[in-house]
Amino acid sequence: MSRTRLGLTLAALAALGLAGCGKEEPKPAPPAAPPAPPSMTVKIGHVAPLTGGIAHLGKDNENGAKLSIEQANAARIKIEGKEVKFELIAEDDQADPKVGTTVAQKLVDAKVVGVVGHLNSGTSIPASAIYSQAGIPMISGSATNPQFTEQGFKGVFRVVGRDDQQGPAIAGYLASENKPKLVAVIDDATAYGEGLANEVEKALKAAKVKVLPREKGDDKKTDWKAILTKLKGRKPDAVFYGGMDATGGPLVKQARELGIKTVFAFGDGACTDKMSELAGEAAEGLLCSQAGIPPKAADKKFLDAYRSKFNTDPILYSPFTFDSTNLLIEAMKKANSADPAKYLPELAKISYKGATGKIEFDDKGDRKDAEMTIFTMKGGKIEPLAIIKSGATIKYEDFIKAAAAEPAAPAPEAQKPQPAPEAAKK
Ligand code: ABU
Repeated sequence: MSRTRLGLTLAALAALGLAGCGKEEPKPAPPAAPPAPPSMTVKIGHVAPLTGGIAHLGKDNENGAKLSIEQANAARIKIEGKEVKFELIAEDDQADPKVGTTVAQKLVDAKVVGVVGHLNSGTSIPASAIYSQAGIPMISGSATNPQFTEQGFKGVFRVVGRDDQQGPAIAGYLASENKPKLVAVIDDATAYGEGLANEVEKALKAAKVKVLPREKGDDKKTDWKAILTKLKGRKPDAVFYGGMDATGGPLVKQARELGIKTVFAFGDGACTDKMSELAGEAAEGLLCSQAGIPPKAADKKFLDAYRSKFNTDPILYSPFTFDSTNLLIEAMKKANSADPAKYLPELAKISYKGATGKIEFDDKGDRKDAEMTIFTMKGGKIEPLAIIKSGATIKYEDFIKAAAAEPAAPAPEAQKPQPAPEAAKK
């Protein structure tokens, strides 16, 4: 083969080879990921004692708020066209009024748009001035002292009843069922304990029951022997204590150890199964009240979700902090805004079917027509006896039958499309 022919053949083969290798066609670019939907974070505060003698009640309240936030995030709620991630900022106020104001300012600085809490009246009342000044709405699921909503603050609400309802309820039940002639009243010198004891004393006196001069402890007192020894000599037919279970448990235990057999009655702070843990057999037969429906009468969907998430039963007011958190979120949805100034008017006029029943607020921010429940301790558990609503006392069983006939609360669901903010304003 001549050199020229060889060269031509190699060139042709090379060209063929290139074509045979198949120069790769450019692949189409993968489809671009859809743009992330616009989102926003909305912070809600929760405050309760998470340390100290009543930390179990603080944790219970916090659990209610946590469950609400978890369900709201799962429902992918949109506000102003943005998907909202709700974030719970939980603080411990140690049931101390001074710490309460410090954490309130901390939450304001953290730019929460609403607060659930505080648990105690003694912390809720001073903290309310701080939130109010900052224009941040607060809803307590447990503070019962009337003064909380008597200060004229527009953004202060509660979803439980007040002690000027609770005092007459427990005093009235005690007076009519146990018919005492002489009652000893003790309190723990807190806004709640002293305030409730005052209401009980007033109601007993109105029912022509004699009341011994007030005995006082404090919210850390666990040695009541000196007071009880003094009272034993006065032979009261009943004893009422305004205070929490952490101090009320030792009180009734020591009373029985001293041979005081009279009936003991308590308000909501000491109306828990913890009384039996602390006092054992001595707690059997006690009477107590809560400023709402019993936890076990809350909506079944709430109870199932609470038990499944926390592996325990609600203790006292977690159904109410669950509702409180949901109310804040519901008002934001209605206003299509997480701006407190915009959603507060919606909150004030809300009508909401919660885990604890229908919730509407009066002009002061109190729950309209709040129930009161009377319990007794039986077999180590507080058992509801009667519900007091709109001035009528109803047997607990009858209340449950009537409630079962009502339609259930709607399940949280993904939100329906909302109007754009501009359209919503028109
Ligand atoms: N109402 C029970 C305990 C909370 C409070 O201090 O009001």
